[in-house]
Amino acid sequence: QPIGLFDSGVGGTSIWKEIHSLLPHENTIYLADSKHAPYGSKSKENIIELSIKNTQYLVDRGCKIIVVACNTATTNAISILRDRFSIPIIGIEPAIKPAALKTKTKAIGILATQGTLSSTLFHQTTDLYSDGIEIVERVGEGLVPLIEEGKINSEEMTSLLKLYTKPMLDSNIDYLVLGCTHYPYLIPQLIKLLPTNINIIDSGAAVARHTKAILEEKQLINPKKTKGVNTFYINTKNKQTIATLLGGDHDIKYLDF
Ligand code: DGN
Repeated sequence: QPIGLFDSGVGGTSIWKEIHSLLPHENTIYLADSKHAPYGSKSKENIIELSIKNTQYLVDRGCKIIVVACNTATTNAISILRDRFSIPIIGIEPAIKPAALKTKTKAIGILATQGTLSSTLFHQTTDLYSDGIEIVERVGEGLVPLIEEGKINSEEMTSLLKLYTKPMLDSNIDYLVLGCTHYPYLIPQLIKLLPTNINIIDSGAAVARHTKAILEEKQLINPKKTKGVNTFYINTKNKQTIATLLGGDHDIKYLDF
């Protein structure tokens, strides 16, 4: 039985990579709902509806566990998915806690979608860790569409990143939390733009470790020691971006979904 992952697009492949490197023997199915990207600017109801549809698809394909490889879907829909589906559902949330515990300048930046930053779950987490710490939030408006189009190294991207990190630099942050699974692909760009004292963190590796722990706990680990079979589905005709982000040779299929 495969591990099922979905995202509102190609960004969740950053999570797939973490999971695949930790659990190379597992079969995986990745669903890129690029047609409806970005979820970040949609209503909560709409995000819930799309998340249920994606999860149902993966459950119908026999998945034993679902990884919601999208902060926006997690922060808006995870409790509903867990109520509705009986298999384990793993989500991803911005790594506010580690950043808040480690910051020395007592200021951290967070870049995420509007949908994540305005969610109740995000507010509950920040309230827990914001004591004495300035949290500079910025909506990464426009970043996801550029990544979906494969324009990671474009001038447009550079100017947006400069714009969004400016208030963070003004507040002297020493941690930048990437709260969207598309954004790890921007790390090389961000390293060039930001002073070297700023640590950039995301939750991908933690989600992979958590997924492994749950599979072990539920005795769902694939006992076979052969390489897993990995299938990627995308519902737009543009396969190029996902292929480039994944690198190597992968089975990417178009899905009318
Ligand atoms: N990758 C999604 C996330 O982690 O929030 C966001 C994509 C989007 O639709 N904006």
